[in-house]
Amino acid sequence: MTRLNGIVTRGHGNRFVVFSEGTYYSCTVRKKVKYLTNLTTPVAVGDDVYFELTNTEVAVGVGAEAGLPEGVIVEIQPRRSVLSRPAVGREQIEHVLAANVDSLAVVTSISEPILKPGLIDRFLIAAAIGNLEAAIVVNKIDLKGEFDPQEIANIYRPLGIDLFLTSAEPEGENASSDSSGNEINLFREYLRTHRTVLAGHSGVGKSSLLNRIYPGMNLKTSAISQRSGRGRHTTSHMELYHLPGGGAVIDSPGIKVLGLWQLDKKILDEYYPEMENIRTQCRFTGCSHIPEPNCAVKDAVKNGDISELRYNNYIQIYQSL
Ligand SMILES: Nc1nc2c(ncn2[C@@H]2O[C@H](COP(=O)(O)OP(=O)(O)OP(=O)(O)O)[C@@H](O)[C@H]2O)c(=O)[nH]1
Ligand SMILES: [Mg+2]
Ligand SMILES: [Zn+2]
Repeated sequence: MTRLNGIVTRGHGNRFVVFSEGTYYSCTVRKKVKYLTNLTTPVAVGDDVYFELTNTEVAVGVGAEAGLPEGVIVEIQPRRSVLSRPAVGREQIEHVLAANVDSLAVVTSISEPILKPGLIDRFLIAAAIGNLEAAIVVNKIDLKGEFDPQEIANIYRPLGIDLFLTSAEPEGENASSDSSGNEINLFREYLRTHRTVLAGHSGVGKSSLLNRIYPGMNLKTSAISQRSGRGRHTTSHMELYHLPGGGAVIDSPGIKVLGLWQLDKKILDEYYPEMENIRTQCRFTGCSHIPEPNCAVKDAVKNGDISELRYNNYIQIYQSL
C-alpha cells in the first residue's frame, strides 16, 4: 500500500481533499481514526495526515473533488494549534474549525456590515486559547462608519497586535489619509510569512481581499443585502490555499457569533494583556472587575489607561460565559 503524507485543504461531509506533493486527493477517513477523538469531525482543514491510495471507492466527491485520485486517511499527526468553538447545539463537543495554523486574522469592515468590536475581542481570545497568533484587518476604509479606522488601530496596536487598515477596492486607499496601498502590501507580506485563517462576519470582504492580493485566486464574492445590511454567506466552506511566494491562507465562511470553547470566566482577565499588571492591585482577590468596589481595573478605565471599548467588550463576554 502506498502511504503518503499531506495536508487537508478542505472537507465536505465525510470526504476530505488532501494535498500532497503537487496533487490533490479525495479521501475518506478510516473508521479506526474516527473513534480516536470526541469531536464533531475527526479531521479538520489544516490537518497533517497520512493516507493510503485506494482504487476500490468510486468518485462520489462533489464539484472539484470528483475525478480526483482517491485515498483513505489512516493517521492524523498531533496538532500544534487549533481554532475551535463549541459545536452548534452541543456545547460539550468541540468543533475544530482549523488545525495547525499560525495565525488568526479577524477581518472586520468599517461599514456594510457595521463594525462590531466585541467580535474582534472574541476572536483574539479564541486565538490565544488555541495557541495562535492574532492579527486584525479593518477593511472597507473607503467607507464611512461609526468608528474611525485610526481609532481602532490606536486601541489594538499598542497591545502588540498586527493590525492592517485596508480596502479591497483598488481605488479605495486613496480615501484614507496615510496608507495608499501600503497596508495591503504589509498584509500581503504577513500572509506570505504565516499560515493564516481569515475569519469574520459575512460580507466584510475576506474573499475580496484575497482576490485583491492574489488576482489568480478568483474567489466568489457577492454584494451585501441592501435590505438587511448583512453579507450573503457567499463562501460556503473553509478552504486552504498555498500562496505563491510562500505561506498559506484559509478563507472561511462568515461567522455570526463565536462561542468560546471551554473558557472559565474567572480567568477571562488573563486574556486582556492591558490588565496584566493591574488586576493584582484590586482590593478583592478573584475580582471580576464588574460590581466590586476598589477595583484597579475600573480605575484604569476611568483614567484612560485601559480602553473603554475593550472594557465594555470584557463585560459583555464575561456575562456570556
Ligand atoms: N467599498 C468596499 N467594498 C468592499 C470592500 N471589500 C469588499 N467589498 C464588497 O463587499 C461585498 C462582500 O465581499 P466578500 O468578499 O464576498 O465578503 P466575505 O467576507 O468573503 O463574505 P462571506 O464569504 O459571505 O463570509 C462585495 O460586494 C465586495 O465587493 C472594500 O474594501 N470596500
Ligand atoms: Mg467569502
Ligand atoms: Zn478588579
